[in-house]
Amino acid sequence: MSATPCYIGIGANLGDAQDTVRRTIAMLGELPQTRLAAQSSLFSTAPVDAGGDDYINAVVRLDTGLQPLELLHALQAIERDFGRERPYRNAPRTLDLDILVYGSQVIASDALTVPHPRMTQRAFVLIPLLQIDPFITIPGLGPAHAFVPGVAGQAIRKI
Ligand code: A4P
Ligand code: MG
Repeated sequence: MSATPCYIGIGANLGDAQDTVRRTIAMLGELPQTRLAAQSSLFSTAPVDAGGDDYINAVVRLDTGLQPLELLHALQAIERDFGRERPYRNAPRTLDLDILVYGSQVIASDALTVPHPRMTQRAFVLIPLLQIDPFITIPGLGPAHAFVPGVAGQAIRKI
């Protein structure tokens, strides 16, 4: 199996969000052709461009043989398992799973934009990502750590 390293952003702010994130990480490690290679701490974060309670966020690295769209569909199935509803954009959510980075690929299709277009503007992505891979380069954008000063004002606390 040729596995591609990819990074998944996990966010939840409804119900028992910590429990949701922990169970999600376990489920990600059980996807077909996939190994859970690294996981960040859980972080409590203030909502960005959204209302509601604080979020629980984490990032994992998966080494996967799934193709990008196969991976997206697998993530959406897990979101559905947690009963996510989408009444409006950035509504509070039981669970949100984003493909942040997929190997060295740059993808711009209707279904998928990778690297995730907003990841460099968000402490809740950058800080857990850098915790598991301090030297990661975001394809097409450069070293992730270079974006940290730009998110310094966003509240994030390791749990
Ligand atoms: N899609 C395109 N690219 C991707 C990708 N790289 N990964 C498409 C996953 N999905 C991708 O997603 C809508 C569509 O995006 C999908 O059907 C897929 O084909 P969605 O999750 O239903 O839509 P959304 O909620 O409107 O957008 P998104 O991108 O999840 O929202 P954001 O921008 O990620 O913001 N504050 C804190 N503190 N913590 C958070 O986790 N999350 C958000 C969500 C806002 N504020 C937050 C947090
Ligand atoms: Mg999403």
